[in-house]
Amino acid sequence: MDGISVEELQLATRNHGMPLEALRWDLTPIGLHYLLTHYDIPLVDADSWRLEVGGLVERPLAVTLDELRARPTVELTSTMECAGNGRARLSPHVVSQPWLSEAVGTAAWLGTPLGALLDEAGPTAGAAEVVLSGLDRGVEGGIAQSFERSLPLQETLDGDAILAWQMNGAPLPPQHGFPLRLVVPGWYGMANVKWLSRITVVDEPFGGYQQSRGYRLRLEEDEEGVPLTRMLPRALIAPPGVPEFLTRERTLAAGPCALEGRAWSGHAAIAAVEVSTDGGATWAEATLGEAPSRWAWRRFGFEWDAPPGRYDLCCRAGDEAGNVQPLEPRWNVGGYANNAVQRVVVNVE
Ligand SMILES: Nc1nc2c(c(=O)[nH]1)N[C@H]1C(S)=C(S)[C@@H](COP(=O)(O)O)O[C@H]1N2
Ligand SMILES: [Mo]
Repeated sequence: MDGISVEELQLATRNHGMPLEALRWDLTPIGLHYLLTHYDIPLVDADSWRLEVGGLVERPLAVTLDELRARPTVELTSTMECAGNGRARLSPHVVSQPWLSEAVGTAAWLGTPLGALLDEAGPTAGAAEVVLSGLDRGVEGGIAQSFERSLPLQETLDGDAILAWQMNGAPLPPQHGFPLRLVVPGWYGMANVKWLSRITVVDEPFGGYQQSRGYRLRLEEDEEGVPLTRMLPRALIAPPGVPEFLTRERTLAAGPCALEGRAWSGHAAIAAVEVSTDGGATWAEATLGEAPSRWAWRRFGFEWDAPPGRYDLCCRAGDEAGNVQPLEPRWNVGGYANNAVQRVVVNVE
């Protein structure tokens, strides 16, 4: 792997990952959930804050937090992963937030369905997409902007997306989007707009930076590319034994070792998880446990009778849509969607 710059380190210290030992929890404790914020975390006054719904709608709305809380509520347990997860393992080096494999977390979000609020506003004929705008502003690719993303209208009406004001039973913390964020289960993180302030229904594809330049799979800079949408499958093992401080290599005693981890896919349910103790040369099926919800990661376990030696532990997931994790990374300009199998070096003594 090539070296990372001080600027990338600056991003990495602002946007921390989920320590992989937190894979042992069904719900990621709030402070252990990964974070990705492009600009600054805004300070929002909840009393004067309003969510505006406008654009191509019959009835534009401006709703307070209390009005949202008075609407029908749903709890949605959802696994969220940054589209850049795995980027730092790509070669040639892609300059951006240098994630290894830890840009993931699962939370129980409480909020109100996005579709019902949009129904109330009443999209007019020709409505095609819904643009979600956050309060945070910055400059990216030389363009001053608010963080904004769109979703197809059909996804917002038929899908399970919610406008959330609670995370794991607590008010949404500032770093995760206080007072309100979108949660679109199954989609990569970038669609889950934080510090939501405006929802605009439009009749043509949204051309904002995060839609037309960022978050697209491209093999060359000047290619139009394909937008990222749903999460590809990934399985991660909670590293067994104890770590060496710097290298994070694991040490454990020979004998029975209960390996465990979590697997998810935004396309379909997890169909199988396999584990390899020889760097991917041979594979054995893991036992699948329960998922906390259809949109959350699924637990897996593997009983390993570990003989003394040095091992390269791997795991890979496949989903019911036929997607399987590749052994090697697939490079692209933005360094997105690298779901190549995880490798954990273990010394058994
Ligand atoms: N307003 C706003 N929403 C945002 C972002 C942002 O920078 N600003 N980052 C997005 C990205 S890229 C990801 S991966 C997720 C991360 O959500 P989290 O920080 O709550 O884990 O938020 C998304 N929503
Ligand atoms: Mo992200």
